[in-house]
Formats: sequence, structure tokens, C-alpha cells
Amino acid sequence: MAGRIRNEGYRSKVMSAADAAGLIQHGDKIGFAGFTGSGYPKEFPQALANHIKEAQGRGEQFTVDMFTGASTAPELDGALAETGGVGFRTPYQSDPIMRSKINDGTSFYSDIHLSHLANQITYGYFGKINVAVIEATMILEDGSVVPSSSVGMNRTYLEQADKIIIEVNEWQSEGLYGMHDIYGDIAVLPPNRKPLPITSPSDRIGKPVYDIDPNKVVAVIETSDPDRNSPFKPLDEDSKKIAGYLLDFFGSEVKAGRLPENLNPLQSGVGNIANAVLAGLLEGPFENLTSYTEVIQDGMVDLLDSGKLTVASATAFSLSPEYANKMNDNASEYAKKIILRPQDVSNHPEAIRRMGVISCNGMIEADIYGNVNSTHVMGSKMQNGIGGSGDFTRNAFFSAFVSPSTAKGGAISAIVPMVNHVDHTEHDVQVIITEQGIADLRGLAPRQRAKKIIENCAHPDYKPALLDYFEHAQKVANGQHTPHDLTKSLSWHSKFLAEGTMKP
Ligand code: 0RQ
Repeated sequence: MAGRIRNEGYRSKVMSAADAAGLIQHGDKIGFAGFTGSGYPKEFPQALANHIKEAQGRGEQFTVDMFTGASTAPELDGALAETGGVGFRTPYQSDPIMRSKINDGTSFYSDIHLSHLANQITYGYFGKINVAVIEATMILEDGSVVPSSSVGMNRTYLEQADKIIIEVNEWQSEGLYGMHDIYGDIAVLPPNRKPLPITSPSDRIGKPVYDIDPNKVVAVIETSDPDRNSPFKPLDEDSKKIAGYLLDFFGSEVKAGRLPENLNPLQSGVGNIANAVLAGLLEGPFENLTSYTEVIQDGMVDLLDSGKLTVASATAFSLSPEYANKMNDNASEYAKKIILRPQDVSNHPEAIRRMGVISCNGMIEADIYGNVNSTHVMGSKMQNGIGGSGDFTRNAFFSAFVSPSTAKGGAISAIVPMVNHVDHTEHDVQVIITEQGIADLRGLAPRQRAKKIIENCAHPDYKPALLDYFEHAQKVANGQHTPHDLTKSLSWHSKFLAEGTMKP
């Protein structure tokens, strides 16, 4: 392990996770590494959870505020949430225990766009970050730090925190050195910002390492634990259908002359449908593809291996255990085609808009006029968070949302009269796809969109009731732009809460 910590000064700071956790105080704001199950600290958070529990056992109040890149893993989100000691958390999360603590009111949660967080931390909107806890692959002789399998918010937390704790993880491949592109000039206060110099997903504009102030490093912890990535489910028929509609749509856009034959850089969300789209691209006609996205998942690695995808830019891996091992075995080869950037660069509106990125993200529900809810269940409950979906959707060349047309065994329609929360407004949403079909909303007014969304995307069990609502709303509404009956527009959700089904 000495080989991974090549700087004498840092070697002298090696200590146990428990000793490092002892440095944390009640009320500390901690910036953690971690993005979709990769590159998060593995041992410190569990030691911190014990430290919190011990304080609670003594009858002391002990909470910390938790900042990350995005979702993490049970060893971080789960372990800390379980103590009830997370006072505040941001941004995206998906851990079941963390979610339950947000929804039962134990933890405050602020759901913000992933590209905005670094700015907002730097401007001090969240107060002072006291401690940064990151994972690294290596510490080099000159004290610079080689990132691991995610970059996320690390650059900002390392800059902003008073104290730094580094877990050096031997499980991460040394071949990752050279894959990262850490660009920092972006964190300048406006109005003195410069254009982001990225015109192609393959552009490298920063350094392969974090430069940090060694005086701030209070602990170095040695670990060898794997990232906790979960396997993907086998592709189901609905996901394949949805992917098929999207790929046909790409084909017709190439024919119409709006897309080049190798498409524009692709962004694909997380989950099974996104993986089905990537699998479809593997078999499809498009060559020389590029990707400017947030996470690299298995399907993207297959596309790189096949030569169909020439480069992938992201902020993190989101791989199954099998693919994470494959990445570790061949990291230095993949580093020629993969670039991992800070999330304020991977998700930067300027780059997304300039390159004409094609975005495709999952949704919880859409309404008949094209507003999309990605985050809330039945009005009050948080599912995961907006993640990068808003960064990409608002600025994309094409923005698509995908979902099965029903949820919870058919008891919920994903197409509703009015969404119970809006993340992506009708102004930003261009295409909606379910297993029933595709609604291309470009160029349409709200009432024209409603017909298309209901006809093409709603499940047959719900289509007649949606058509009834739309007709009824036009009769009773106070205007004909987006006609609604405000006494009924959310009645589908209240019916579900009362009866366990939206079915008429
Ligand atoms: O709940 O797990 O309790 O069964 O939501 O739904 O169908 O498994 O779909 O995993 O693709 O998640 C929008 C949440 C979809 C995700 C969302 C329930 C459903 C299930 C999950 P259970 P599925 P997915 C970044 C991209 C926001 C962030 C984003 C997401 C659970 O895509 O978090 O886009 N998006 N990041 O039962 C009530 C409904 C429901 C519902 C589904 N209408 N009402 N519950 N569920 N629909 C950009 C990148 O570059 C990566």
C-alpha cells in the first residue's frame, strides 16, 4: 500500500477510520465524494456513524450536514441516515433509508440541479463546508491526488473545506491515472467568467489530478473495498419497445437533415430503459457516436468496445460489479476514450447547448400538456431528486422523457391530468415515450400536445378517462390555453392515496 501513498508528508497522516471520525464535531458540514455508487469513501462514513451513535448513547445531540456528488451507497448514505444524525442533505440521493428519513421529516433535503451545486457551495449559500472526505486512487510524490471512479463535487469540496480526509483505495485501478480532467477555472465569481472551452466531448481542458493544500489534510485512511454498484436487471420488453421508438426517432431526424449520421453527443439517464437504449444503439445503424453525459454505465462500455462509440465524457461510472472489474482490469486502455470531469463541467449548460446534446431521462409522470415530474410521489414524498436531468433537458438539442405508461402493477398512470410536482416544464420537454408509443411535442401548442400524449403514450386502461378529463376541462376552464378543472386536476392522485389505485 505504501506504493499508493507516495508522498512522505501524507504517509505520516495515515490513521484508522475511527480516529479520523473522532475529528468530526456536531454540526459539521461534510462534503463527501460519491456519485451513483462509485468513488465514495467506504470506511470513514461507517466509523462516523459509530461516532454519532456513541454521542447519542451519551445523550448528546449529534448531527452532520451531508453534501455529496449525487447518490452514493449503503456504506455512506445508508450508514449515516440510519443514525438519524443527518440534519441536512443535498443533492440527488436514492438510498432507501436516506429517502425514508427525508420523508419522515428527520433530515432536511434540498434538491438542486447537479451543475448548480458547485457554484452555490462556492457562493456560500449552504454555509461553510468544514470537512471534505474524498476517495483517491493514489497520492503522488508531489502531493497531488489521483481521483478514483467518480469526480462529482470533489474539486469544490477540496477547495472549500477547512479540513480534508482522504481514503486511498487500493481496489481502484492505478490505470485510472490520466482518465480524469479536473478543470477549476469555472468556479470564478461572475461577472468575470470565461467561456467553457469545450467544443467536443473528447476535449481535455484540465489536469489529471486534484491539487490540494497539504496543510488542510488531517487524515489519510487506507482501504481496499470495492465500489458498491448494483447489477442491471435483464432488459424487459417495455424497455426494449421504448428504446426502439427513440432509435426510430433518431433515424427520422437524420433523414430530415436535423442530425448528422453519427447523431449529436448523447446523454442517457440512469436505469433500465437507458440501458436498453444503449443496447439498441449497439445493434443499430449509427456509427462513430459520441457521448457527453453524466454517468457511464455498462451499455456505454459495450458501445466503446464495439467501436460504435468513439468517446464518452461523464463525471462517474455507474457500472455493474462485472463491468467495474472489467474497467479496473483495462482502465489505462479505457482512459484513451473516457474522460471523467467535475459535475459542473460534465453537466454544464454551455457545453450541452453548444454541442447539441441529445438527452433522454426517466420520469415519474407527465401530464397531458407535457410537464414532467421526475422526483415526487403523490405530491409530498421525495423519490430520488432531479439529478442532472434538468441540466440536460433545458439545454439539449432534443430532450426526451421515458417511462412505462403505468407504475405499481397498473394502479398508477404515468400520464395524468396534472403532475403532482413539476421538475421539467412544458417549455423544455420535447418528446415523451412510453411502451405505448412516442409523442413528438415539438412545435405544438398545449391542447395539440394533450391529444398526442393521450393518444400515443397513455395506457389503454387510462386513455378514455384522460380523454374525458381533457374534454371536460375544455368545457369548464376559465381559458383555453391549458384548460383545467382545478377541482379535479389532482383527483387521480388523491384517489390513489385514498383507494390505492388511480383506476377509474
Ligand atoms: O418504486 O422501487 O418502490 O418499486 O419509482 O421507478 O420504474 O424502477 O424507474 O429506476 O428508471 O426511476 C424517475 C425515479 C425513474 C429516475 C425515476 C416508482 C416505481 C419505483 C422507480 P419502487 P422505475 P427508474 C441524470 C438522470 C431523476 C434523475 C434523473 C430518477 C420507482 O429516472 O430518479 O433523471 N430520475 N437523472 O414504482 C409513483 C409514479 C411512478 C412511481 C415510477 N408515476 N407514481 N411511483 N414510480 N413511476 C442524467 C444522467 O446523465 C445520468
